[in-house]
Amino acid sequence: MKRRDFVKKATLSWLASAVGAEIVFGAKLPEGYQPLALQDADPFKMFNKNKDMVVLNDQPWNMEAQAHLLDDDITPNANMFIRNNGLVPENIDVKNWTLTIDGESVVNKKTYTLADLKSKFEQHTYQLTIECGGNGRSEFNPPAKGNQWTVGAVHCASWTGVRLRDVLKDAGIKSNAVYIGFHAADLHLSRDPGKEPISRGCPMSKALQDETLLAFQMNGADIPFIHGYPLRLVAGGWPASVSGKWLNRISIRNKVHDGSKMTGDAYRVPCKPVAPGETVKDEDMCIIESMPVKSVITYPKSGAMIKEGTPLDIRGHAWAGELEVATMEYSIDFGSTWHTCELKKPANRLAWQHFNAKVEFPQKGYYEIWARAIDARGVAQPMLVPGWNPKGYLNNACHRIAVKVN
Ligand SMILES: Nc1nc2c(c(=O)[nH]1)N[C@H]1C(S)=C(S)[C@@H](COP(=O)(O)O)O[C@H]1N2
Ligand SMILES: [Mo]
Repeated sequence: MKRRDFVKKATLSWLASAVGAEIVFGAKLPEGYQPLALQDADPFKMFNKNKDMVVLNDQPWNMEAQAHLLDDDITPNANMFIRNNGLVPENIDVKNWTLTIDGESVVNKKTYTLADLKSKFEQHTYQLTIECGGNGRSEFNPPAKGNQWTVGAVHCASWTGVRLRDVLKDAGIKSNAVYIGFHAADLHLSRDPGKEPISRGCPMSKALQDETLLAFQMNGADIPFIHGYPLRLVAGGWPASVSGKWLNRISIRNKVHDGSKMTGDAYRVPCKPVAPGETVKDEDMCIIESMPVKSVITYPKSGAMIKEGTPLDIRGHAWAGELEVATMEYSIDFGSTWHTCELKKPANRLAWQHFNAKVEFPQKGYYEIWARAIDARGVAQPMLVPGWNPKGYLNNACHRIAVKVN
């Protein structure tokens, strides 16, 4: 007799939680069959997202904001982009959730419950700019494969947790430690439990910073499921891929972490500039560390109509990886002349900075407002797309909006 494939227990409990009720004859569900209740799953409802968010992929879920959705000083969940490399964890058992610190360079391998983390270590809150390394990818030519992010794969939320440093020190860091690598509960797209969708990390110097947190809260509440509930690593200013969601293990490594998406083209760029489309040798690729200087105009929305004679108040945010933004400028003549914006100090290191300016237009007609930030070392955003690279990372070109004066 031909054996039918039935869904596994874990999948069943996940399906039950997703449809919001026990699936009474669940044991008879054929493998791979999606209950009707989930066939037209609405990601906006599922993840509490603003209806203006743009879905780039549904397997896995990837969704980006539009510039005007990023207007808040602190990004609310509704407007935060979602980037997944694999399938979201199927059953999260918060009561039994643990974080293990292990690796070649740990003194004592240790496992902590969430309660341990919350009670044993001091808690801190920071606003952190977290931008996907591939934000802006859609502008590269020749095009790069991957989610075609425009400008919306960045957010600055307020994260609360304990310092990674305090927990690593509690377990003990050997003197030969060079890197940390994270491991998480999401599943590889193949569903092969032996494969990790993503397991990245950072050098010890970044891991030990004050602002690098093991976070359990975002914007004053439990972290939303899709953003890493119940525990997430947050490393502001670095490619968001370092900020592991659904975190259950951190390895202290005696070498550069070699987990999934640490090698090849993933989150690496040519160490030296290359011609567009060029093939780059593996040894000439470097891991992305601090993100480059960048900004976004969040008001008005591109396409705004303005009455002649009324100055326009523009605003937005600027950030510069590990650095502060020193100056913020705008141009209405395609970059020929630049005017200074008012720029605020960051709420804390690694938080984005808010800018605003009053823009006057000489006459009726079509204009573009271009915005550029300049970091503390004097490096400015390029006006157009910077150095091509195989996977289309690090596009920090000036953000531009169109306005019409009538
Ligand atoms: N466990 C896990 N962590 C992850 C990812 C993932 O797929 N799995 N994606 C990374 C990438 S590439 C990005 S850009 C950010 C996205 O974070 P967000 O979905 O909260 O915006 O999470 C990072 N952390
Ligand atoms: Mo990313």
